[in-house]
Amino acid sequence: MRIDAIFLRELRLPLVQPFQTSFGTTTERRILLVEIRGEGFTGWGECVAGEHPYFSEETIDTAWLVIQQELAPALAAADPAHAGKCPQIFRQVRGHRMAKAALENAVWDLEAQMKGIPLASLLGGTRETIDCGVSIGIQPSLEKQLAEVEKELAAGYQRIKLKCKPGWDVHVFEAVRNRWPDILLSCDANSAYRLNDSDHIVTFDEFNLLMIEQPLWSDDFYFHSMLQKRLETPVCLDESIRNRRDALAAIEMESCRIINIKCGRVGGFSEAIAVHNAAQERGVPVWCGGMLESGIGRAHNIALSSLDNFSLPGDVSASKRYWKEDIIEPEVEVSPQGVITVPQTPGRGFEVRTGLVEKLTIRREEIRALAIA
Ligand code: OSB
Ligand code: MG
Repeated sequence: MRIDAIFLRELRLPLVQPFQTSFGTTTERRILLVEIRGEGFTGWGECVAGEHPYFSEETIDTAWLVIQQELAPALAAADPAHAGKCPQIFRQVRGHRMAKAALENAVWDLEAQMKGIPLASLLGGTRETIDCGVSIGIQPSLEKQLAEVEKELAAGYQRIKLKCKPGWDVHVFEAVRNRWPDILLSCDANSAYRLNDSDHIVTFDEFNLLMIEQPLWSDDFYFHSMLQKRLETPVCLDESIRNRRDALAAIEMESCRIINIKCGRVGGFSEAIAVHNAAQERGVPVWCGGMLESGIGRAHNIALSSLDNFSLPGDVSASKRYWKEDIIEPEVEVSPQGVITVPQTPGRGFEVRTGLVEKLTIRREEIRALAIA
């Protein structure tokens, strides 16, 4: 496909409430959007990197630089026949997976529009609806934590994930379980524990959690496998899984029994599908994680979640949980049964509110195709 121009822009979007994890608190998102024009269409991508290199090494500033200096010129010159060719085009650049994903996913969006089919179908998705959970940040008090759980259950969400860390774990699980003995409940430590916390983590088994997400180091498989041996509760890996090979290693070593797939973390839709397939072939369920995305990243997460092995509720939630006003139309809504309907219209299935995007833009750059031929 012929790529005419690539635009980068940064938006600032305040969250409706602060989101606290074991690594920090986010009150406002800096959103890096990629817009790719070609063949008479516009594909959109979102870079999910954080404001700080706390979840991973990338930030939106490193992504901006690498897209501008390396990835976008390479893509513009490559004329890819299919979005699935992007990893090959980006191969020379090591790492920077969130930067790569922003571009690759915009190309998938563009290709789906060119072909006149839903993005979900182009990715190989078959589900008509996806099951939704929520990730609830660490709260200032236990009382507030319980109120948040109550609110999200009332909204219909099928699974509650509690962010945890040393000092904010068992007493919270206990309070939530006492009040709601039967809900699907999980926790996510974002690497907050160390090996000598193992005895403590084993006590989480008492609370019948669906999974314990990324308890140990963000780059570890071996010690997670030691921990998993001692636990009845499945470990789920998020940060540790960067690609298909990592998924294979983790499954083979029994470091986890569930995998969280995030497009950005693995470098784009191609690798996300490869991780999904590798897990499926080995009987390991996956679910789609979230990175506090705007509507564009959210639309992409919905499309990805329509693949068959996304059999557990994901962290893909309604726009209004994050934003006063989302940058897509319609906004993402979750039904009272806790599902999102996968759009059946061509492309991402949600219009980008370009006027609003323009208004919120604080920085922009255009990268022209280095036209050869
Ligand atoms: O670990 O899943 C995570 C948000 C930012 C960074 C990492 C994570 C998260 C979430 C929120 O849990 C998921 C969401 O609602 O987008
Ligand atoms: Mg996580």
